[in-house]
Amino acid sequence: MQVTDLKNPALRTWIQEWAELCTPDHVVICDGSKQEYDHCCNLLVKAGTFIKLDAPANSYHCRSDLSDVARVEDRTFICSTRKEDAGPSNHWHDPADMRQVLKGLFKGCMKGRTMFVIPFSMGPVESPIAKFGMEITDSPYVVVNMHIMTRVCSKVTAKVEAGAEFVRCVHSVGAPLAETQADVPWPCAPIEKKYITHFPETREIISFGSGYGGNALLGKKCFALRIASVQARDEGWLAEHMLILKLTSPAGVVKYVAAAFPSACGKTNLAMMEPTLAGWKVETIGDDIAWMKLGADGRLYAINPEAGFFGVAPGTSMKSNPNAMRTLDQGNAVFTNTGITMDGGVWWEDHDAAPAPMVDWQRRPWSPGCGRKAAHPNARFTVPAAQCPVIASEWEDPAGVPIDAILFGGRRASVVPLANEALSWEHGVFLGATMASEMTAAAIGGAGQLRFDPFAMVPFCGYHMGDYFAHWLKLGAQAPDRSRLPRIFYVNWFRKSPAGKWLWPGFGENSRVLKWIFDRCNGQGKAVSTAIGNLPSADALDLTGLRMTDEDTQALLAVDRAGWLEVLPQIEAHFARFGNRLPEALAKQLADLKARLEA
Ligand code: GTP
Ligand code: SPV
Ligand code: MN
Repeated sequence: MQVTDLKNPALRTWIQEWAELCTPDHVVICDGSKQEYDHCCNLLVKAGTFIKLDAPANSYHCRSDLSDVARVEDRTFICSTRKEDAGPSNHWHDPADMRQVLKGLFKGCMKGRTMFVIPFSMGPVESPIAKFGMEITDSPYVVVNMHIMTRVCSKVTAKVEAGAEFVRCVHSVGAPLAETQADVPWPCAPIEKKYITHFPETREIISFGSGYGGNALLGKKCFALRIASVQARDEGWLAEHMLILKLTSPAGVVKYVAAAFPSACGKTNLAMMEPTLAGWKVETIGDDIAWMKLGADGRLYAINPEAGFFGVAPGTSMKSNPNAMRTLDQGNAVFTNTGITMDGGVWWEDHDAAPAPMVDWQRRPWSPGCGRKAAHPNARFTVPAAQCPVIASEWEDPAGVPIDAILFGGRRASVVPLANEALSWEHGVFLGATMASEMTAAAIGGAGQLRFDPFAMVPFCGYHMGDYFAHWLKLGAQAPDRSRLPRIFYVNWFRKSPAGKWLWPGFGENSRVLKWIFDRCNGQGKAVSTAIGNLPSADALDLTGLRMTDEDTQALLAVDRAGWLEVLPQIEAHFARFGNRLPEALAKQLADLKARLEA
C-alpha cells in the first residue's frame, strides 16, 4: 500500500508531513505479514545488526550500541501545556518549545533510510478495551519487535481509515546517512540528542535518537502506560505496569491476580512461574502491562494490551523461569545484547549451560573468568506470548479477566515483610503510593539506589502522580460494590540477611504466598492484624518442604517496628513532593499508620 492510496486525509497528511520533514528514501505502510517480518530481519542481517542463530529456530541475535542499552529516564519528557500537570515525578518541557526542538532534530533525519508506518493494536483488535496506534519509524528493528510485541495488521489501517481514533507515534534512530556514508550496525544519536517525548493532551509520542526497548517500541511504555494513563484518567479506567496471572487451586477454583513491581523486579517470572506447591497451577495472561476497567458486574476486568514478552534475559533459566525458557525454545525470538555461544546459540549470566568461551554482547571474544559479563545486565529477549506453554486460553479474551487480587512489591533488602494484606481499598492505595524499590539496570543510571516508585509507575505515569493517586481512590469510591473490588496485597521476595543472602527462595516458591493470597480472597487463610496490615500467621503460610530457619521465617513475617518508624519521615518527605495534589485520604492513612506504630 502507498501513502497516496490512503483515503483518510488526516492519516495521509500526517504521514506526508513527517515524510517531508524527515526525507526518507522510501515510505512503506506495513501490513504485519510474515513476509514483511522476514524482509526486515534480512535487512538487519545485511546491516550486521542481526546474526541468524542456529538455535532456537528462526531467531536472531542483535547487538545495540554501547550507549543505547536501556530506557533513558533523564531524556524522557511529558510535554503537557501546564508544567504542574506533569507533576514532580516527570521531566516536563513546554510543548511548543519541544516541537521546535524536535523539528530541528527530525529535519532530514531519515535520509538514506526507509520510513515504515506501522499500524498496530494494543489489545485484541475487536476488544472494547483495545486502542490503536500508528508508529512511523526508520528502524527495521522496531518493525520486527513491534510485530512480536503488538498486533500489527492492515485491519488497524482499515479501521483508522474508517475514522477510528489512533495514537500518533513517531520514531527515528536519529542517524541520517549521507550519499556515500556506510551504515553502522546500530545507528542512534548521542545521549544529549535522545528525546523520548509525550504530548498527553494530543495523545502523541515523538521519540528521537534511541533504538532500544521502551524508548523505541512506542506501543509499550510510551503508549500503553504514559499516554494510556492519561486516557484512563479521562475515561475512568486504569493503565498499569502490571503482570496478569491466572491461579488455579487443587480444587479447580480460579482467581486472577495482577501485580505491579518496578522494572526488573520479577513480573515476567511471577507471571509464568511453576508453582512448587503440589496441585496449584499458574497460567499467564500478561507479563508487563494491564489495562483494567470496571465491568457491569462491578468487578475489575483486565486485558494484556501486548502480544509478546520483552523480558530480562540474565537470570532466566530452567531453574528460575522454566516457562520462559520453553517459550524461547519455540524460536521466533530476538535476543538483544546477550552473548553468542560457539555453536550459534545464546547465553547470559545464570543460564543453565555452563559458561564457555563465546562472543559477548558487543561481539568481542569472551571467556569465563575474564572479568566482564557476557550479556549486558539489561539484555532482553523478544518472543511471541502465544508460544508460552502456560499461556492461559483466555489471554486474548476481548472482555478481559476479572481481577481478584492486586499485588504491589519491589526490591527491599530490609524492613518490608514477605506478604501483607491491605486493610481497605484506601489502605491498598496507600501501600501502592508508598512503594519503594532498589533501582535496576532496566533504566540508565542509579542502579541499586532505593527510590520511591509508587505503583511501579514513576517512570511511566503521564500526568501528576498526586492526581493519579486520586484517580485510584475515586475508582474505589465509585465502585458499585466494594466487596467485588480486588483485595490489595504488598509482597517482597527480596529480603536479605545482614550477610547479603536472600532470605526467601523466590521464583516457584512464591506460589506459597499466592496460595495465602488465594485463601484470603476466599475469606479463609489466617492473618495477624498488625500496625502495617494483615500479615500471614506463621501457620497460615504453607512452608512444607522448605528448609528455612525459624530465624529467617521470623524475619520475613515480623513487623520491624523500629525500621518502620525510621521509614515514616521518608514517606512524609515523599508525600510532600505532591503538594496540595496529595489526596487527603493518603495523608490520613499516613497519620493512621503512625498512630498504630506508636500505640
Ligand atoms: P521488566 O521487564 O523490566 O518490567 O522486569 P520484570 O519485572 O518482568 O522482572 P523479571 O521477571 O524479568 O525479573 C528480573 C530479575 O529479577 C531477573 O534477574 C530474575 O531472575 C529476578 N527475580 C525474579 N523473581 C525473583 C524472585 O522471586 N526472587 C529473586 N531473588 N529474584 C527474582
Ligand atoms: C521496563 O523497563 O519496565 C521494561 C523494559 O519492561 S522497556 O520496554 O525497555 O521499558
Ligand atoms: Mn516493565
